[in-house]
Amino acid sequence: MSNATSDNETIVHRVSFLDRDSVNIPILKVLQADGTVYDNAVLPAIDEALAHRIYDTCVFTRVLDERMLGAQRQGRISFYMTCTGEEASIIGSTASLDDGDVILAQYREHAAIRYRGFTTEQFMNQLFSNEKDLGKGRQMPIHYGSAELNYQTISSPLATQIPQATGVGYSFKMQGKRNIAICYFGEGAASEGDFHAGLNMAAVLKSPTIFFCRNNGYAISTPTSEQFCGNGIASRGPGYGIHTIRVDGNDMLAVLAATQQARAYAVENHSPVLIEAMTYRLGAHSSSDDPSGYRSKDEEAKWQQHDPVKRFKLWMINKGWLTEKQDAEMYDKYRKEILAELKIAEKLPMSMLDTIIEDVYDTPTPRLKQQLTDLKKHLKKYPDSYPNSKGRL
Ligand SMILES: Cc1ncc(C[n+]2csc(CCOP(=O)(O)OP(=O)(O)O)c2C)c(N)n1
Repeated sequence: MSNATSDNETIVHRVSFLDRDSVNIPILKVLQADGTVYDNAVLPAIDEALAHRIYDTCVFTRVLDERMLGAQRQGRISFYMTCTGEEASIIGSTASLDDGDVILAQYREHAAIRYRGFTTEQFMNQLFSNEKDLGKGRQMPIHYGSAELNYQTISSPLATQIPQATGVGYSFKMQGKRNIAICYFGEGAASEGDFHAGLNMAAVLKSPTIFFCRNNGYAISTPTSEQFCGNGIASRGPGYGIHTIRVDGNDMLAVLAATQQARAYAVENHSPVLIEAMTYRLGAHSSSDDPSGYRSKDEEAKWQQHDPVKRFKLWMINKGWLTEKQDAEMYDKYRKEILAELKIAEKLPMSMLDTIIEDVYDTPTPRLKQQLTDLKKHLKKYPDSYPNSKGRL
């Protein structure tokens, strides 16, 4: 049809409007809180090795978040963000991908880059912005990136990664590759214009991209009830003509099942898929936030009951793939490893100041060189404005 409406048009003869609940969106659940699987639930493809890799990433992420939030409170790093409560959404989805698929994340998805192999040392170098940081210390902590691991560097302005992901997916299609892009974002970021641009463009151009929304209930202090009036983010997918699913984001097996099938669909049909994972940000928005000002302890306690890591752990124990003893040893191992790497990374110097003008142009422009000279003069005069700069100018 020329105006691109449905071929199965229903004709009515009295006025009837659609509203928020005209479409009932089911939510996929596989794993129950006690670690048992729902009757009739269809399991994703998962064996013991995959389950261990997933659980290992969960434990690492929990320990990293606990330790580095503590390091921020001690004044050792300037800023931190946790992924606590959202591990199943991030790890279950990343574990469904091919290593060649490109990840474009928002900022709360460090579990994804860890799953791909980002080392503890690399985490520490980024968090301490030292000379071994892959980003040369130019970014705030938590803005990880790795070309080797196909993980695009985080950028702070919300939602910019959404249309970029559409482009990455489209480029895979143009090259005839069987890879996809996956784009993570919060439900808050879905209020940006870039969300509309990215999803509409992906649908029209048929870009093999998974748009993975972590609906964790809040955009900093703004609850979802004050962000939008629609039925979550999933309701928007069919509006763009995008294959869509809503899933329990605290259920590792449901996220895995949904993303495995979403990826297969995206590759086979050269098409985007939207996944809305219903989850909860158990921690504060960032180290600069205090949630007690906008939500109750009761609400937080209710969500603690749905801890995704605990649920998956119980499933592993039920399968005979993990014991409480092994679990405790994993936590212990990562606590020691992270502390040891932290102590090394915090002592390393920052990058030489000259690197600040590298990497944009093949040869830095005369204006950039002049700015660098002026900056050095300024810093020599006011050394306190650039702490730890000894020998780096
Ligand atoms: C364009 C833009 N506007 C505002 C901000 C400030 N900001 C940072 S995070 C955030 C909330 C985002 O919420 P959501 O997308 O739901 O992700 P969550 O933090 O809950 O994981 C805001 C408003 C920003 N970084 N960029």
